[in-house]
Amino acid sequence: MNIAVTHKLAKRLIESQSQAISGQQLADEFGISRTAIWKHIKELEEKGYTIESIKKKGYRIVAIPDTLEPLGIQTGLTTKRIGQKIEYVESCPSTQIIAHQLAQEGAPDGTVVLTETQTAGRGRLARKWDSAAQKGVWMSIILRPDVVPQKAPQFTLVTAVAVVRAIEEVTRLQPKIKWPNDILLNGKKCTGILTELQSDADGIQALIIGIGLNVNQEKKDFDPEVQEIATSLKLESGETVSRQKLVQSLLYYMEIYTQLYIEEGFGMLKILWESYSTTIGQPVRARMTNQTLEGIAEGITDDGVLQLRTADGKLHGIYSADIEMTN
Ligand code: BTX
Repeated sequence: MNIAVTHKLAKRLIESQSQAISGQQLADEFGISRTAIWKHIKELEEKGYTIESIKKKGYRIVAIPDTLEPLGIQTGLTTKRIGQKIEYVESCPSTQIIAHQLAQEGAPDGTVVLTETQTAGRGRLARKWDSAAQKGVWMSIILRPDVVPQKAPQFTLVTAVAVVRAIEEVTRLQPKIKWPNDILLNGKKCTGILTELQSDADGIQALIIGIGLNVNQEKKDFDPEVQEIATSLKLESGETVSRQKLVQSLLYYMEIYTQLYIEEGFGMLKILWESYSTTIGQPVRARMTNQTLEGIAEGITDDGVLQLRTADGKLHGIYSADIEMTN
């Protein structure tokens, strides 16, 4: 079975929406027999598509399964770079591990790794990331930007803006960003971003951007230790959200914002980022590995460094920390 043909057939049927297309017409268009078309239809049904077969009229797609398989994601994907190559596995320890491996083997810029569940999903500082099966988007994106390694943290900020825009587009929710990498809904975390780097003396070889987005979890689907701090789009909106649409939208915004960043720098994106931030202008506590500072978060620099003014009037540049609001 040629999966590329199955893919094209799904796309053709989705695009014609309510209009049924006859087996003969499809056979002519694809240059294969009607029996071959029928086999591809069966393949789609096995993948969870609901296809109506109307006598004398032909085939019509009624429902698409909300999996993260490339077939569903790439049908309707509007990007040119990001997501043209998708590596999908039903389950894995962590999409970051697969993406690192693929990057080392030379995977192209824009390669995406997707899974339905992770058994060892990770956050920063080797913390655990809870990744319930079929309920979220657990994804890593390989980018190969021609920038110096010092610029890597800014990709976390750019990704945060892309995540917020995608959530806004697909739901009616209005997420906020907590510096540097948390996306919040009503003060609870719905998304985490983990940016990792492969570099050598020549600069960045690959950026591996991990995104964990809680989509359709109920409270009971979260590990007990995160139930009080985590939330999902479904918990906040009261509606089941299409993970496929979310990934398509997220890849679209990742493509345009990373391009904008590479071509024009952080300026425009900084304005967008600040408009979504809960941190700026607020009294905060910044916990770093070697010290903790309290003060007012005054802003971020063009390099994405948090500017924290302590009570003694000193301005500190914070590169990486866990932030708590203190008001
Ligand atoms: P982080 O270090 O900022 O956040 C990790 C902390 O968030 C945990 O210690 C826990 O308190 C909390 N947490 C764990 N799971 C969840 C969850 N599902 N929802 C809300 N809060 C949670 C954030 O790190 C970066 C996370 C990136 C995850 C993606 S998923 C795809 C890719 N593969 C992988 O292994 N990691 C990334």
